[in-house]
Amino acid sequence: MNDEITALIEGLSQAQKTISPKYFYDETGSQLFDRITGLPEYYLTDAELDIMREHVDEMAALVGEQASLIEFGSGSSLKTRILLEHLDQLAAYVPVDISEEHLLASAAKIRSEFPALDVCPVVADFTQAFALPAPIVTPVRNVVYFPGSTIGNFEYDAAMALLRVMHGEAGENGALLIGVDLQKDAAIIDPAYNDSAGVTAAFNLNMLRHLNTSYGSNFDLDAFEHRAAYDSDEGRVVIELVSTRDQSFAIADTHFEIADGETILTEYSHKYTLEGFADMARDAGFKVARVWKDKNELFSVQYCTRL
Ligand code: SAH
Ligand code: AVI
Repeated sequence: MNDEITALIEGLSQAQKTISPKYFYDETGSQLFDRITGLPEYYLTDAELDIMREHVDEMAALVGEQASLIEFGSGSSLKTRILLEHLDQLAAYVPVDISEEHLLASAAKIRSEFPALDVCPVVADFTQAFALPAPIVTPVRNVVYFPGSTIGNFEYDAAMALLRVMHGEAGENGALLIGVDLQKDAAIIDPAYNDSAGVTAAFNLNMLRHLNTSYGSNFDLDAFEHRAAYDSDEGRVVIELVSTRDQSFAIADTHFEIADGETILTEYSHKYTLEGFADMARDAGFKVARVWKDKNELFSVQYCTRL
């Protein structure tokens, strides 16, 4: 049995059945996520794009010339384009993503839009060890870019492990530019994860379809429902699939029972205070050197240097 299947079975064997959010992202999942970013309720993307547009000159100056821009979880590289338009002296752009087809198509588009740029896509699960390619031009520094508040999809220990990997990738004179969603009223957060068009529900359920197609499971997609709610005590959205009846399912010949109303936890989306994120960054070896917020103070982009 391969490691991925072992980990899936382990997660589904816990008292709280759990599947890693990385299984959202096959080609359909990546497309559904792109639709989420365009939803009126999903304030994160508009807020982050506003910050990028307003402060891109300062960000570009901080990145500097001949840097390698390494993006974790690049998806469609939507926000990156704003940076790339202001960084004509980059040594390389290295988008890293688990969603292979989507990453390679996005990288090809970036190449055609920025023909002078050395684009080096890496298909990898960034929670596991992976190698970075050597760009044609040796960069003077590495800047890790991690937009979208994807850091929020990791619990503290895993977020810390990921920040430490980024700290290592940044190297001695490198930096981290990261999108961080902020704690706010549930009245704003809840609709972002329960949109009226049902795209987030489709995104959540697509995880089961992806597992059925590529990992040999037999989930009945009609017997699960999307649920998402902000837990203000924990500062995170809890995203689940709720079983709508007593049923069983299997993955790689391992059988599971799930009761009517029982849930599979598919994702957390942590929201931070500025102090909370600064503490976490410091514990991973970063100092928050600059914070930009949108006018409604919903979201932040933060530039972190190594301590
Ligand atoms: N950065 C983009 C996309 C965010 S969605 C934006 O801000 O809009 C999260 C992205 O991270 C997806 O493209 C997904 O495929 C990727 N991703 C999630 N978990 C991953 C993992 N473990 N390893 C590599 N990529 C991952
Ligand atoms: C990628 N990540 C930051 C998204 C989020 O908001 O936590 C994933 C997502 N899940 C449901 N909607 C969007």
